[in-house]
Amino acid sequence: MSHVWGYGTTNGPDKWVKDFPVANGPRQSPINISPKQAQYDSSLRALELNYDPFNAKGILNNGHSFQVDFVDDLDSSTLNGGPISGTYRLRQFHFHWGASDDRGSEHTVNGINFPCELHLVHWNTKYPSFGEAASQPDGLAVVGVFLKIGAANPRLQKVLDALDVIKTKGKQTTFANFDTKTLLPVSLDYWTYDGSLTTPPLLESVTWIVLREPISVSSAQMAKFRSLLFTGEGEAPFCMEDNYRPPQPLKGRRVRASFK
Ligand code: SG7
Ligand code: ZN
Repeated sequence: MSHVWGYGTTNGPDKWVKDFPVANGPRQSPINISPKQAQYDSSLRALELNYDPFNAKGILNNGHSFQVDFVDDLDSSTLNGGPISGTYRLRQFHFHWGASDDRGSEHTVNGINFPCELHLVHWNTKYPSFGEAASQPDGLAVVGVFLKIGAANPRLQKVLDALDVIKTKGKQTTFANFDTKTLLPVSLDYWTYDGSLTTPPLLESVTWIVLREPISVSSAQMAKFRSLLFTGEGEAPFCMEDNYRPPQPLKGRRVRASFK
């Protein structure tokens, strides 16, 4: 590999296929969601999210995004129901965002971009670990939540306040006692489809659950996301922004809706 993957002109999403041929695979993510084409499926159950605030462990700038990590050695923060069978455990959450408020989400709805998208990553406990689940067709379930410009969101503030200490790639700090459930919108109506990780290695192991209702974020809060750097300490600084993959071909997949 001449360079590692990223979101720049030389190593961005259209270049990923070179090192990760599955980039052109049958179930890649994200996608554009056309609500009129999505089929209401009455067999889809309600999402059951049970998150224990004491499972939050740390926050890390991974050089592509930042993620809040959770202790996942017990069934204490779990996802059940919805389109999945069995129990999935929360591993981490992270965000994707734009350089300006007119873009940044990975999924789009009727071609509309949101400024930011939250991903709550869970793994299927029928496998022994996150690492092993990540390559299985039913290994992961990611809940996607759109952020929409509006009132400042007080529930995001604890996360945003932690960003000053993890400005550069590789930096991490403890992040404890956080109730992830407070980041979710009122309605848990969702669209679901079979897809992939949206970053290399782009593994086709994700059941996507994209919530219909966005949560709010202010423009000033969005600016705080962009204060992070893709680069490590001592390197020429490069703002972390536009860290999203654009929509990929549907290739005959069906998007189902939990609501009419
Ligand atoms: C973010 O998105 C990271 C990744 C994550 C990736 O860049 O938070 O997490 C790590 C551990 O690097 O990759 C395997 C994984 O969770 C892709 O996740 S996503 O498909 O939900 N966007
Ligand atoms: Zn993501």
